[in-house]
Amino acid sequence: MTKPLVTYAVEGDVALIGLNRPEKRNAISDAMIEALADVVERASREAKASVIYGAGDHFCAGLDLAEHLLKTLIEGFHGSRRWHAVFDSIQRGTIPFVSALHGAVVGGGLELAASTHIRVADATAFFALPEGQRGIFVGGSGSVRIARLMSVARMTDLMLTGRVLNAEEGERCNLAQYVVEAGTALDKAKEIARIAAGNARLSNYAVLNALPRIQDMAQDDGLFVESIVAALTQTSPEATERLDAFLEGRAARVAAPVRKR
Ligand code: 1HE
Repeated sequence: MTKPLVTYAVEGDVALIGLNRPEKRNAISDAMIEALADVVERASREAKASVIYGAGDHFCAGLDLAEHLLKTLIEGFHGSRRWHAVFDSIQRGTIPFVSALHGAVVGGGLELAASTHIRVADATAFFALPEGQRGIFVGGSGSVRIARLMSVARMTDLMLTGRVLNAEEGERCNLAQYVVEAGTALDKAKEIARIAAGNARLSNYAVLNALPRIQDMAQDDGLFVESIVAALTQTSPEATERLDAFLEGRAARVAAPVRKR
């Protein structure tokens, strides 16, 4: 039996999606993007949150460059549009996705990570956009998603100079929200996914789908849409139950973080 290019498992409410081509550093081939599309769709049906991670020493080395050489212009265009569709189904889907990053998070691998909602990098993670050196351009939504995360100026620097950011630098550029010790990104990502899975589904949907759209709107439009979404969520049965639970002392209070001395 051939090994799957992407593994899938469910632990409680959390679906675990593993890029499983470590011998090619999880480089994303056409078959792999289709396998990813399938498991993302499955996770969205079967789980309340999901974690995406890479097998082996790296998260993902980006586009499979060997396949890319064989493509015509129109195949390249459709290929890029397919990546967009699959990554959109992650970013603007129905459940939160957390990526666990280690080793190379480069090119299309960074584009995939940028489509997830929370990125956890371990100390071995490094970020780069070597497209310029390869003579190509980002095609998996990087010019939209990565530029929005880190700014056009920083992305331009990575693309023009081949600069490689370490985990801490990546965190400072919004490429990761968490940095953890080497080897612990998957555990931390699972923990975060479990927490997110415990939220009201409608609230999570609004965070995933309303929040980024509101950022793309003019301020007045954004405020208007926010009011509609706020009213929708506040009047949902789940909100009523959760608000009652708080008022009756049955819900957890917000705890102050442990202070570091
Ligand atoms: C690959 C790929 C790949 C590795 N496509 N085969 N991405 C890049 O430009 C990154 C290219 N990769 C690397 O810089 C390095 O491989 C890594 C830093 C990720 C890992 O280094 P290392 O020393 O652990 O592995 P390696 O020896 O370089 O690679 C092991 C094998 O994986 C080797 O194949 P083998 O048959 O000789 O064993 C490599 O050829 C293969 N491999 N990366 C195909 N990317 C939608 S647009 C997005 C555009 C992009 O993503 S551009 C950025 C592409």
